[in-house]
Amino acid sequence: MKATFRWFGKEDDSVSLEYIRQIPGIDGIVGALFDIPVGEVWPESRIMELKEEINRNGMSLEVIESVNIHEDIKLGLPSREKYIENYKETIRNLAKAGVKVICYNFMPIFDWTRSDLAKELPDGSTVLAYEKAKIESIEPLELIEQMENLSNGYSLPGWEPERLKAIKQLFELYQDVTEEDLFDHLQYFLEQVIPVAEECDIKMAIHPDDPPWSVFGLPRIVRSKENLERIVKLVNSPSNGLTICSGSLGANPNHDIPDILCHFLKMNRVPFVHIRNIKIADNGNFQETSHRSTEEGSLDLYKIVKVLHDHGFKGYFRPDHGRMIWGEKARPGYGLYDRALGIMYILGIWDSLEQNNKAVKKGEINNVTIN
Ligand code: CS2
Ligand code: MN
Repeated sequence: MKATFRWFGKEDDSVSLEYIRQIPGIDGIVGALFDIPVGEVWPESRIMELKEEINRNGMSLEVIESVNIHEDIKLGLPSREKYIENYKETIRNLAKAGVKVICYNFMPIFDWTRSDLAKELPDGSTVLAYEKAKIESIEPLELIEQMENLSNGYSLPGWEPERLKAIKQLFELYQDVTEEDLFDHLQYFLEQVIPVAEECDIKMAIHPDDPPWSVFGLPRIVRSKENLERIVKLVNSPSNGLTICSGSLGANPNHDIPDILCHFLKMNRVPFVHIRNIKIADNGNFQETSHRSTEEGSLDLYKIVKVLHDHGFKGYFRPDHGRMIWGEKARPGYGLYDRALGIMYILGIWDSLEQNNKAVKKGEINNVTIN
């Protein structure tokens, strides 16, 4: 599998490509053009510029996160036609630069939602956290203001100001949109873009809703194994794929992440995996943690990586959000240090599984891995 790292571009990231390339085992950057307003075509020249900059630093640009979906597409408005055409054009332009995977999400209005961007853990590190009661009692506009104040001056991915400005009007437009409508609108979009993705040898990879339940009364559909199954079948093509994000799906304690991952890997629908850990409380609250599987985290990353290894996973993974540690000042969730530790932990598990398999093949040891 290929190790990648999300990067927000030299204007808007505290982490440099020169530093990212020093992470052992790194293959590529997960990039995007964050200044292009949602719905507009990404110009080929800008994509090439980004690619060349990354290539100069010895890494590849084969994964994009995200090409965001215009709200008119999610709402199923007649104006969606124009935005779908633009999306197809962007897919074609990305393919010309050698991009293989496009991660996107289909969450109405908000991308990921948290009540705190810097919750302090006992060791002094800080993490993103979700307090159910707080989210249920706060007005969306107030939350946006709080998020802006807590973001260390960085723009937050998925919280583009130009889109959120129109928030009141957007909420009105979504008032009568049901989950079934959202499935229909996703199907309409996929039926048009997947053939283009196929032609371009690109895999579309929808990201699960974060958290995987309705927030602020808005419909959300990318939130369970059953729904993911329905989504991959909306258009039956390997280009209609999933980003399995352990931390997003894992916030619901009923979700068995290794099982979900295994299921969709078998169907060949997982081009991209986000790996991170979270600690879930009984009351629906959760907070992010280091990647390591300990009593501090609720997810078993060993099992997740083992499922990937057992399937001979050739796709891309990235560590997802990390803690803020060692005094780093960065975009919440996206500092260098803890995400680099995350990659090393994941590759450490992978490498030991590799060594184990080799030794078993040579007859040096019996298979002793825990299943
Ligand atoms: C992140 C998302 O919440 C998460 O886990 O990975 O912000 C993700 O980047 C987007 O939803 C993808 O469109
Ligand atoms: Mn994710």
